[in-house]
Amino acid sequence: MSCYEKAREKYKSYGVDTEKAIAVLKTVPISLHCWQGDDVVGFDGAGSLSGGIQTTGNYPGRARTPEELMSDIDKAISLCPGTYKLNLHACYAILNGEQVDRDAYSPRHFAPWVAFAKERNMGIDFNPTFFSHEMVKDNLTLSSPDEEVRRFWIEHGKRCIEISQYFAEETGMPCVMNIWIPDGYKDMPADRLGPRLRFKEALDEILSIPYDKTKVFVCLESKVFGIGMESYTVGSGEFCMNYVAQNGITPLMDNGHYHPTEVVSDKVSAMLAFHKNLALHVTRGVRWDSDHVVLFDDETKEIAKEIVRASALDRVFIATDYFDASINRISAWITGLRSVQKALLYALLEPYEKMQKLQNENRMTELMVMQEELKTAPFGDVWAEYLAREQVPEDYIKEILEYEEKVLVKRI
Ligand code: RNT
Ligand code: ZN
Repeated sequence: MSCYEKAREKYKSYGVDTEKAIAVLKTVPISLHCWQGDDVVGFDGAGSLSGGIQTTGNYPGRARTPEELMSDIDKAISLCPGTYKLNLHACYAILNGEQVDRDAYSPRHFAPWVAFAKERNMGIDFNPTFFSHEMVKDNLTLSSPDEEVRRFWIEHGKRCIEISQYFAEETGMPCVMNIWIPDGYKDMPADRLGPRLRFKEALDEILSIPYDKTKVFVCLESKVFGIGMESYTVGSGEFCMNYVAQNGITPLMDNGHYHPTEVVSDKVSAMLAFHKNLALHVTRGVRWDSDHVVLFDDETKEIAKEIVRASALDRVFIATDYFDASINRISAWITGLRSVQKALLYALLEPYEKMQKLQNENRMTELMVMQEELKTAPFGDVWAEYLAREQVPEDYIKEILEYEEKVLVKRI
């Protein structure tokens, strides 16, 4: 018997079908964030990153052009099992020297990305970029008291909905469009309500343009604080949760955006009780919203379990969101994407109905014992089988280091 066959028997003894788990896993799309490849810089001349987020490190090989980024994404997905969507930010527009600003971007500025995605049978998700731009005034965009600033960003939001619909129509797959604004104050504001009311009105205006709600899922991402905006964040948890509920759009939770003892895994079911869809940014905050590479750690596993236990794999839009410039960027992608997949597989290998029954019969002793036993079940053998069937190597570091030597180090 092979290791996998033994593992299959072991899981069968728990009442779990490993074949079914593998079959489900490979169809779950994970939205791959393009911005890990170039430290969230983009191609529209933004220059340096603003918005209270930060990439640290200067490992060689940052992608400097669309071609480099595309080639790096290809390398990453060639070493990842499963299904992917491409997650773009508006600042990745390919302008070819055209003098056009973000309030006037149009589908043509993203045509090469559509061609890239179509060739790989990937859907595209999208994000307006409300940072790294001179129209961010005093750390404010959609909530700015300056009418001109607000107008610029409202137009940007509208253009992004149009572009999202173009992505959905071209790829034949829905586009998840996420709005996140960095707006906030470093120190105590006097008026906390004003900026929130302006943000609310601006969102209403953006969403007032007609779009096909079966093709474009507009999300709103909340945040607790940003660097340089420690005292007040306009798009706080409560603001965003209320806005999405009242306006029928999709909440987006980034697990780096909460107080350190709060966990998104516990929030998933609470949100699913009220929303048809939920979008996630899977990241790893170390001490703050540091956007470290996602690992196969406890919280990632718990998030995956909550999605699977709720039978919500088709309701939850899973995206990665982190940026580490201190290690090989392609390896950072692969480790994170594989970690999300591992967590989902781990979750799919739970005898959930049995566990739910134990809970409902208040057999908590047995439930604890079962949960502990599962931790040492032969998960690794099922993972290895999945990789083999998807024809990707278990150990990818050799290929990464080769690519680093042949391609990345030459970019200096
Ligand atoms: C910032 C948010 C946001 C960004 C990306 C680049 O804290 O997490 O999602 O990381 O849009
Ligand atoms: Zn995020």
